[in-house]
Amino acid sequence: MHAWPASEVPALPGQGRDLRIHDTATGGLVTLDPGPVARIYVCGITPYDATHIGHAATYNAFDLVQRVWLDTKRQVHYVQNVTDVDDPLLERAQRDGLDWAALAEKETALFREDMTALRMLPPRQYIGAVEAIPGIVPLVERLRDMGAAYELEGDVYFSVESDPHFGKVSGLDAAAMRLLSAERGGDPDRPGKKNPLDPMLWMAAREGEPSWDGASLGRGRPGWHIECVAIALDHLGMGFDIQGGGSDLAFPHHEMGASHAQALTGEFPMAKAYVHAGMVALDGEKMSKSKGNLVFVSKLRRDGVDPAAIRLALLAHHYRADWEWTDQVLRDAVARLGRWRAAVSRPDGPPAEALVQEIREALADDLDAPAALIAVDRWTARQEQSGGTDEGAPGVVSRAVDALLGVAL
Ligand code: 5CA
Ligand code: ZN
Repeated sequence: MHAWPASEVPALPGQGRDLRIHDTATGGLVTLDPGPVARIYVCGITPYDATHIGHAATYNAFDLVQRVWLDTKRQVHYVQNVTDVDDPLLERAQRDGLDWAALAEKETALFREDMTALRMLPPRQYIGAVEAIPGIVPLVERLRDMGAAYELEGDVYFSVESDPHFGKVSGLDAAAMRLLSAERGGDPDRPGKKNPLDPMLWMAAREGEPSWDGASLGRGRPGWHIECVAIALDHLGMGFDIQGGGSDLAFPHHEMGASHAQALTGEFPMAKAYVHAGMVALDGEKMSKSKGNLVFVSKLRRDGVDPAAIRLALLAHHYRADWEWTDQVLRDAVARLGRWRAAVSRPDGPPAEALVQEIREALADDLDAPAALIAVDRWTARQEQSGGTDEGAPGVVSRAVDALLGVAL
C-alpha cells in the first residue's frame, strides 16, 4: 500500500539527546540506543470507520518518537500496518450493506488525508493485512510444524504455553488476561482450546466471508497478532527498537505478538521497548468505534478547525495519560496557536537557543510534550511583554516547533 506524503522536517542547529521512554514490559524508563537507523513498528488502524481523536493521539506519540530520533541525526525506519481484513471490519460492512474491501479502502484513504493534515510523518512501509498473507502463511505453517500451534476444527491456534516468556509484555495475571482476551478479539470460551488464552493464527474460510489460499493450512484468513509479527519481522527483523500502540494493545496484541516471534526465532523480546499511549475518552468513556462516542479528525477539519490546533490539543496531554476530549481542550489549543503564530510573525524576539534545547530535553524525557508547550508559552509571553532583539529568533522557534512538534506556525 502507499502511505502518505511527508511534510518537510526543518534542520535545526545542534543535536538532540537520546530518547528515554517508558517500556511496558519492564515497567520503567529505558534509554534506547538505536543504531544509525532506528527501527519502529506502530500498529495501524482497522479501517472500518474514520480516524478519531484517540487514534490521532496515539499516532502523535509515535510521530514524536520519530522526530526525536531524526533530531539525533539518525534515520528512522518506520513500519505501520493496516488491518484491512478482520472481524470488526467484516461486521461493519455487513451491518451497513457495504463491500468490506471498498469500506477498508475508503477509510484508509481518509486516514492518509488526516495523517497528512496533522503532519504525521509517514511510515517507510505501509502494509495491509491482505497483502501480507503470502508472508503470514509460512509463519503459521512453521509454528504448527514446530508444535507451537495446533488445529481446532480447521482453524489454527497458537499455544501460549509454548512460550516461556508469555506474560512478560503486559505483566498481567491469568484472570486479567482472560477478561481482556474476551473483550479484545479473543475467544477464551471456545471449547477444545488447549489454553483459553490461545489466539487464532489462521481462521478457516467461513461461508460468506473472504478467504485466501493458505497452502497446507487450507483457505482462510490470518489472525490479528500474526499479521503484525509477519510485517514487522519482514521489514524490520527481530529486536527492533519500539513497538507502539495504544494501551489497549499491550494485551493481548503485543503480548501475543512477542510470543509468536519468540516461538519463531527463539528470541525475546521482539521489540526493545513496548510503548503504549493512554486512552482518550469522550463523555467519560474511552473513545471507541464500537461504542460510537467519537470525535473525528476529518469532521473537525471539515468544520474549519486548523489541523495545527488539533495537533496542539493532542500535544497538550502527556502521551501516557488517559485524558478526556472536550470543546475546551480545542478552544485552548486554538488560542495557544494564535498566540504562538503572532509571536513568531515578528522579525526578532527573545533568544531562541535555550528554548530549542528545552523542547529537545522535554521530548527526549519520555516524550513530555506538555512541558515542551509550556516552554514555548514562556518564550511567547516574553515576546508579548518585552519582545527581544535577537534577529531571526522567531524563525528558529518556528522551525523548532515544526521539526520537533510537527506544528506549522
Ligand atoms: N489494527 C489494530 C492494530 S494492529 C487496531 O488496534 N486498530 S484500531 O483502529 O482499533 O486502533 C488503532 C490505534 O489507535 C491503536 O494503537 C489503538 O490502541 C489506538 N486507539 C484506539 N482507540 C483509542 C483511544 N480512544 N485513545 C487512544 N488511542 C486509541
Ligand atoms: Zn498490530
